Amino acid sequence: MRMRDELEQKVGLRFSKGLLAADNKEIYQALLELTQEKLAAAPKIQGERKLYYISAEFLVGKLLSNNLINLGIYDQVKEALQEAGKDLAAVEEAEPEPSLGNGGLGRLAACYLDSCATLGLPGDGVGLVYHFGLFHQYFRDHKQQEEPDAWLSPKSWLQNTGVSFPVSFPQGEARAVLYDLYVSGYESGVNKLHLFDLEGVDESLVKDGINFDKSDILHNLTLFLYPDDSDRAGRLLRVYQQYFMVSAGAQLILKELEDQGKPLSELSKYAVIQINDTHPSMVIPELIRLLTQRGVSLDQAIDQVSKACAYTNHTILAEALEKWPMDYLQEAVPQLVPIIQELDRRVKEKYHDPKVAIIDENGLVHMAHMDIHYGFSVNGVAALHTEILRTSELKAFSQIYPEKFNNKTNGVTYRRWLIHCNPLLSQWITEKIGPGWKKDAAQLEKLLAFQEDEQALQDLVAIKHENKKALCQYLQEKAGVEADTHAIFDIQIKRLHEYKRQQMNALYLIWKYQQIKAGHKPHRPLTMIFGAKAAPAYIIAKDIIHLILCLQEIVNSDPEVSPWLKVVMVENYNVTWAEKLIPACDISEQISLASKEASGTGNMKFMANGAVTLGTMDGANVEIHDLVGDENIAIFGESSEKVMELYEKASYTPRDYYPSDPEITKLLDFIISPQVMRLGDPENLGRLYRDMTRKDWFMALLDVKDYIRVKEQLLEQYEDRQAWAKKMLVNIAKSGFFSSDRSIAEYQRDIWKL
Ligand code: 26V
Repeated sequence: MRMRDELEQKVGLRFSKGLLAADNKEIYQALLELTQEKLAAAPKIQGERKLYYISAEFLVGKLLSNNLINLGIYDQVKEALQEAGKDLAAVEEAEPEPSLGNGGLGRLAACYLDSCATLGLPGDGVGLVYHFGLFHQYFRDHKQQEEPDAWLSPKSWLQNTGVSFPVSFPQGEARAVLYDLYVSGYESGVNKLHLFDLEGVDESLVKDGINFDKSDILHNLTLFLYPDDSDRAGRLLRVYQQYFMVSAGAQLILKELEDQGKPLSELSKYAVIQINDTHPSMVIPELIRLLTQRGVSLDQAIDQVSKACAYTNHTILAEALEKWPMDYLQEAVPQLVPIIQELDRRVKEKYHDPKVAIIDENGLVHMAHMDIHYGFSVNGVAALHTEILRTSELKAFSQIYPEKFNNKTNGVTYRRWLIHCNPLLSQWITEKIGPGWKKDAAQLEKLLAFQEDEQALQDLVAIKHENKKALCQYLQEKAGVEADTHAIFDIQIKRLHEYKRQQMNALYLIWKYQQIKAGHKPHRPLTMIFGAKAAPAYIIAKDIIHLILCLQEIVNSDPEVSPWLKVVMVENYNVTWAEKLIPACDISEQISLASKEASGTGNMKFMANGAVTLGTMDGANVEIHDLVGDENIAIFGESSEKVMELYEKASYTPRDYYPSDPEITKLLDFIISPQVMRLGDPENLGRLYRDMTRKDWFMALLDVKDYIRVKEQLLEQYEDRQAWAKKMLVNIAKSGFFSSDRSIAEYQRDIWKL
């Protein structure tokens, strides 16, 4: 049947009308059903050994276009809609974005599922469905406010399987209901993402923003991702939630084995479990518990689980490496305690180094340590990050188990981050080098042949300009800000965290404002865009948002400044925003304090879309630099070695810069100037000012002057349009390495061996 007829039929059946009369919501519903049917009919990827990618987050983004592209029917659907005077992009607006992740870790999980399916590897995701997601961010009085993100609707990509598993808690038995969603590969078969929901979860518990009774765990487990853990009840809830996820996940894995008649005593022959950071680490003792319950001996169970589990580390920030007090575990998951104690006993019997113990002298259970001892692989997510793990953070472990440590530099799927979000550039690339790059991103290198081709370089500039026009229109609609399409677009979008140093970018913004006020007008307008959510209990992060929102108002409403400088902090930054922002970007802000950003993946998406990175030698920026060379990236700031030394010797203090350095002092004083204090909240601004001048734990003042210098240089370079276009071209051409297909091929080759 023709696509138009298929669509007419679906709309007719569901809404008793024709396509012409249907609105975008109805068309979306019809397309959802039609796509689901096609996914159900697609070949299921199979194999003897299967991957389970277990993760607290899967930041999948909207799924309609992605599935249409992967099924190879995007153009057909688009044309069929066009025939009826409808616009697929407008239909997409009707799709809610699943709120199942926080940042890079969750988005990486989604990219990896896409690549597994594309490469035909049998690999399913396992996680939770959170009714209100992370939270929905909105701004009031220049501050972040949170409300539940009610993204779930009765008809969605999630399908209730009718399968459920019991999960025991001291409070009683919970039931984990299994929902499945298809994961399509590009012109390939399908895998699944398995998400568990708590039967009987009670949405009415949520009152007054995102607050709810944290102790009512038999009714609250799947309300939110990362509920506030600033008190004991909140931290306990995290443990309950994690256990709920891993127990249901472990039961699913064993059931799949049993259903296929495979012996549980050979678990590791048939299953690989990739543990995405430490949130799912309790899957190790839980699997051991379930196996012994089903008749496998303890030694055999430990052996099999250790051969089936592999751990990925995504951060070296101490506060993010989970350690649970034994008494929490005793209270929440008493059935795991004897197993964890036994695992710890075996470690202590063999190794007398307290650094590698699972349970430390304070009774804290180190989840990462359990993963390393009782898993067969430990990987970092970029070359520098893995090096730091090996030689510093996890040195004691890498000496015991050198063979377990390996690097898997992150990657992103080009189906979403180029084909879908930047159709103009994708088509242009295909015209130049053919379509092979869509499945083999290394072929993008062929674009290097066009470095001296003036027409090609002009095309790139024109495409960027078109994307800016589209973004400006969207910004006008969504944020009410009028940006100049000829401006330079400078973008920092990522979780709000002090180590990512949005506050340093804010200092640049203050500097630029003061420059313009002093009569130093730039060659060309600059639009600075921010997007970030702050954890609800992270006070300083929220103060940074407050400062940026105050600066936004001051800058944009100043008639002397606003023709030259615009600031936009987008509300509720998410995957959908990223898809609009990235194709229009000129300067990609990747300015974390060296050694702190494990990898970054936004940096890769920007690069592939022809933005130039302004960054420190941190995370995957190091590899971007290696690939594109000095001329095609702007690097600034102290090295990771230097920074680690400063921490080790405790020799950094912002007092070396404030008030002794007059240039830096002028920037910081602006934060508490009457102009800003009148507009903003003196409590928040004062606290941020004190933090930045007295603590500055992530050393913004160490790098800020070099940052301003290099950023100004880069803005200068933009004026040589041809030279800039060449930088764009080289970045796109060299970005193939960062395809998640490459990452997944390496996971498969070195770890999973499916
Ligand atoms: C979580 C938390 C939660 C409590 C407050 C402090 C804090 C700080 C960091 C984190 C991040 C946890 C792990 C994570 O999301 N890591 C990110 O993983 C990405 C994918 O590998 C990687 O690109 C990012 O560099 C890394 O930050």
